Amino acid sequence: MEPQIIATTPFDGQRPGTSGLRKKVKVFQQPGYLENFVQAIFDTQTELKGGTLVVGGDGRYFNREAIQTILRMASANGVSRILVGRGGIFSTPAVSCVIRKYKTQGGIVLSASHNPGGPDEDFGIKFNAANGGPASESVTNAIYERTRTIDRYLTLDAPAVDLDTLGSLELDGTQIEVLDPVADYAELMESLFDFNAIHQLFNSGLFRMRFDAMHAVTGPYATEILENRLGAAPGTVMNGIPKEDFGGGHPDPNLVHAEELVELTSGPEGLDFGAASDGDGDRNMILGKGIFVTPSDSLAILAANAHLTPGYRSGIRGIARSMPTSQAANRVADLMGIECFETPTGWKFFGNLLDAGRITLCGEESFGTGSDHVREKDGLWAVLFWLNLLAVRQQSVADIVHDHWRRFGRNFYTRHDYEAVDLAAAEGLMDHLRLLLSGLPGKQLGGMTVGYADDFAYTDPIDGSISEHQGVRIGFEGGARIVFRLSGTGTAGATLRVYLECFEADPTRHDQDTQEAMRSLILIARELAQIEERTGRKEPDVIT
Ligand code: G16
Repeated sequence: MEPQIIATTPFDGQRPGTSGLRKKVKVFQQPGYLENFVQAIFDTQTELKGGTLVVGGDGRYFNREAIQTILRMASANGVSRILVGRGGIFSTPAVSCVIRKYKTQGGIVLSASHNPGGPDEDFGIKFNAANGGPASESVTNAIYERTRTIDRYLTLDAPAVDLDTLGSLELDGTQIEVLDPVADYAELMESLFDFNAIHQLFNSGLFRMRFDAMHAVTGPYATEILENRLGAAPGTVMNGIPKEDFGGGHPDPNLVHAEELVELTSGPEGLDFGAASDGDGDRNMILGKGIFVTPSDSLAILAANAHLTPGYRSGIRGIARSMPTSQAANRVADLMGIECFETPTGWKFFGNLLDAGRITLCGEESFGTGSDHVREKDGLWAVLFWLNLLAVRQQSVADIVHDHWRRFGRNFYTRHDYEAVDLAAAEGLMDHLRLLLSGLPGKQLGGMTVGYADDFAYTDPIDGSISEHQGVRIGFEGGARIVFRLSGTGTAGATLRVYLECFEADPTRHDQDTQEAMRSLILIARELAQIEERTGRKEPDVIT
């Protein structure tokens, strides 16, 4: 079959954000919109020609249509072999696992992560490189530049491929293998964690937990691993059947959107452990009875206890955290005598450090934790890591967290989000902050002295690439910090994120309420940035 060459014209705004191109479904449904972006991938990532590509998504609305389009275009562009998850499903970490295991030339992930799904909601696409990780900025810039001049795309006039039957088929000379989306990933998890110990924990009859898959992609993964392989009671996985609209909810594992789970772990009858993952399975939230473990603390605790798991028994080489993530991990790294890197927001910035063997664990405040086992953050991996620790230490989540704070001190941490703010107002607010920066060091604010104030820029220690304007940081003497940045994943207006952190060494003060402990810092942030005057918002929409 001869490939069809279809004439097209560029669309504005196909620049990938923090994690790929995310837009409303209706935008992606415009004729040529998805095709232009996909063709830009093939035009710039030339090693895909004659190579192997992994394709899968989180099952949200438009996933199946998009996959059929991509399969036809991949074949027309000369891709030799495509590995696709059954039903078009792959969690984001599973794509990374499959790219690495089968040494493919890359993968295309279809997801808008934690954003809602449905005909009027969000869709997304991103390219992952041969290391299994999100494409670097130089690659996403090249793809974007190509979308600005694109004038044709290649496709086939072929019927839809059967995605629901495991096995191999052919599409005009391209071999398509429909894989079980769970099997390779589950095998990798078994190699990292002590499944026997976790099995015993579940068998003891003393441990009660729930995993909330939020009607999203981790349902089948969690059911297979937790219930089938580890013997957790049936029903441990809640909301475990993936739905195209995530049941009308917001598949974002945080205190607001996973409120049912929060409820289940609260009070005297609360469950011992609660965990949740997001739309595409790369985020995680960890709850114990009456306690929420912040993602920043979770990274630090996993690092301090990694030697208790089989996969990390020989120790960890280094840690990286995104800039807005609390400095709790630095305290662990300092004590262990290993490096701790501060990178811009976005998992892609961890890739070089992981590939170079400089770090083993990495994490972000935005409910992302991971390691060198894949090149994406990994929700279920974090849950299994915690279960392994609970099984070995035979302590509650709260006891493990309190022990950690006693040893390292506590970094109180919160994030305030102002969503769907007017874009010009949000950009004006950031410009205003940048103008203030040079005058801040040495200044007294709310009884604290500003130590440094800057617009974060990162020089990649491996390839020397520079990423500027990654967020405004204001650091105080004693370790408190305020960070302001605009989200790179929203699809409506702008989302202003204000990240706040302060350090408390005294264990008698570790049980304070977080918002109380940070009250003065919150006020400083609001006043400095003139949030109410500039955005019209008195209070944030989401506090985590
Ligand atoms: C993505 C990125 C993360 C980032 C998060 C929040 O997560 O992969 O690295 O921390 O967005 O980004 P922002 O603050 O710009 O909205 P996900 O889970 O959406 O892919």
